[in-house]
Amino acid sequence: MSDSRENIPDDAVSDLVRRKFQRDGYVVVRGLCEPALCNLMREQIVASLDPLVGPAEFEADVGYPGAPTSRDGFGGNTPRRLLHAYARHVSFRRWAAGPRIRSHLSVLMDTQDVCMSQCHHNCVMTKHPGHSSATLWHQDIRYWSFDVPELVSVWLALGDENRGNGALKVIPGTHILDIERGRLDRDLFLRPELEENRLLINQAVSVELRVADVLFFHCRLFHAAGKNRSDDIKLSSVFTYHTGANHPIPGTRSAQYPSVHLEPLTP
Ligand SMILES: O=C(O)CCC(=O)C(=O)O
Repeated sequence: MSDSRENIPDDAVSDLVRRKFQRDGYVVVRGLCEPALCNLMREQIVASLDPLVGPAEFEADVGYPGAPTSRDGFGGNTPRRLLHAYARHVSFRRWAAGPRIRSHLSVLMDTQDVCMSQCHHNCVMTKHPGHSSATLWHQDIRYWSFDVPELVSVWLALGDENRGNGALKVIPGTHILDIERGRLDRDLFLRPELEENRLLINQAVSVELRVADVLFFHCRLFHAAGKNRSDDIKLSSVFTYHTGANHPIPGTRSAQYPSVHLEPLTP
């Protein structure tokens, strides 16, 4: 399962990648996950969908646009995410705590002290045809309670992602935007009826990914996604990272489980 890319030294992660991330709040690295590991994760996910292996979040639980109205109704048993991916199988651990992610994050976060949170994300998004919902414009920091709002999520495509099957859309540069509270609704989604928000949303780009491509994105980057209008399920793993110096606030959901420290690369 290892090849010459397995021990990527930090300085091999290009300056272009770092600068793009700093400027836009996200960067795509093509083909970062080796195909055999992608296949292993996919196999595990498919085996966990029918019969469903919990814990899972259901589309009906979040109630986003297009979601089934209740767990008892039509499509109500559609899972949106398989939770606790890290604990599910060694393939997820190999990926989420592996050298390819670590070498990129140590550059993007400018530290050797990289930790993975087990508390949120740490999941597989399972966007089903038919009953998947659209996710409105938000920043992931709404999920997190940390000393500083500096976390990075790593989104791995385990199949193709495009406009048709609900790929993520992002608004470049919004990770450094100082946004007034009034521009967000009760649930901290951007209010699309406001002219200033509409102007922002008009700058959105769709992040098209192929299997094994990885999107690194900042927790303050505004992003959204559509429904899956294709005939096939869309699968993506998502893990979130912080530096060892950035601690979760005690007593919050972000502090529920200990973070996993990613081992530094040995020369
Ligand atoms: O795939 C989606 O619908 C969006 C997921 C997302 O934005 C999130 O989990 O933060």
